[in-house]
Amino acid sequence: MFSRILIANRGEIALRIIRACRELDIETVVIYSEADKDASYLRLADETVCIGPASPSASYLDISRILSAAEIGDVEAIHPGYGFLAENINFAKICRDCGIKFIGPSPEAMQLLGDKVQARKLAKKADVPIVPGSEGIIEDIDDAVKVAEGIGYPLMMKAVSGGGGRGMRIVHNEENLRSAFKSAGAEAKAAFGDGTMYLEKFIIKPRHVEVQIMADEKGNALHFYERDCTIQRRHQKMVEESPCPVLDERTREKLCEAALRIIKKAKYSNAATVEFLLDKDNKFYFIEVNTRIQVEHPVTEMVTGRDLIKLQLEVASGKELEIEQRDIKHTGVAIECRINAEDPENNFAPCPGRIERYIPPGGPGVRVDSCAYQGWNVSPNYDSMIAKVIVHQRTRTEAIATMKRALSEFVIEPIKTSIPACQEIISHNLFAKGKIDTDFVERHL
Ligand code: MV4
Repeated sequence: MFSRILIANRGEIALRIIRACRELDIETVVIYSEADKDASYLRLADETVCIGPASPSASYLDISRILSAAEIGDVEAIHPGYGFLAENINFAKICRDCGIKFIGPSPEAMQLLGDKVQARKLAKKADVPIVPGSEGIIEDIDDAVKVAEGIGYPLMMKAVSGGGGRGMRIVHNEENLRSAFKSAGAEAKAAFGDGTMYLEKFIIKPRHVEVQIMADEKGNALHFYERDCTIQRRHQKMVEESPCPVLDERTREKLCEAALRIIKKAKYSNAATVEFLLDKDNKFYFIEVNTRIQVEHPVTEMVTGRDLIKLQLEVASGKELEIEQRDIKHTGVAIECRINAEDPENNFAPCPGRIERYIPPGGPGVRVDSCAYQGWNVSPNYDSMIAKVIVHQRTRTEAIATMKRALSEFVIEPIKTSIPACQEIISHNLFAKGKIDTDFVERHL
């Protein structure tokens, strides 16, 4: 196992990783920007290094500054958390060239799965259902029209290097297709440096279901069941839960096995999430793989009783996974609500500012992952997430009741947060029945 690592991230995930390291007796070097100098978790680090100003491009995204900190801090490995450099192939390569272990997959696996067209081809080879769509990339507009006629409208135009809903367009007809090919292509080029596009059949009102995977560097891979992340607004997840409330045991097993087949075909190691769309008939289609630990990983930790961050550290240090698939049990129901600093009266725009009063919930079945405290300043420079409230109970009905109770206890003043929006979702009768799809938030809130 490592004896000292660098945490190349901030906020609640930096704290989450510090906690895992302390339990494993690993020393931590934590970087921070000038905006984060008062962060609560810095006192828990063995060493802290200020790497630059508030702007992410001059601090948390600046590879040379991070590697300098790793050099000064004399670490063996870097945990990237999520966001920032977590899925940056170049960063993973440079770490390897510098003899520092990147706690995540190999750059080759990241490259393969980061290309959505290659990932689709891989899934097909692994005998995993994919959304009907173009064989490869769309070469030009004539090609797009031809492919579209073959699949039939409505369609989804997606960026090969995209993900999480960016560079994506629904197209209903040839006219849409022509404008989407131009505009989404330009958007993707600007955002990812790659404007190539592909086409998929548009799945109407699907659910978003994803499978948590952990793989070691010896070829062993395990699944930790699924999460349902259907409740989103503008591709930002708001509520996540496990298990998916509408999956039968047989489909669920098939889904998890399918996810494992993709991961094994990619010769993948470390944490991954394999995303699927679930249609009205409970048929699932692979869409993409996220090559990082995700925000919503605690949902899986609660229902499986496994510490995914510790597992990441173990497999990255070269250890073989000791547990077998049959050892991974799924108990009860977990739900997570993301609490963001946002203003519902201002189109849910980020609403940063100083927290004057902070009283987090607690009690039976409640976990709060947050680095917030009274006096903490929610910076406008970063993601507006303040806390994650995770509940775990034997049944979904009890989990919903515990979440309602937890959210009602939570005091964050005076900044506006997504607590009321989460309360509305959690209290909705359609949510209670599990009758939700990707349009739920837009239609009912
Ligand atoms: C889709 C889709 C319908 N058909 N692909 C959104 C995020 C990205 N990971 C994939 N997304 C979608 N891809 C096809 N072929 C609908 C969505 C989608 C969505 C999916 C899950 C949860 C919320 C969503 C909101 C809008 C669109």
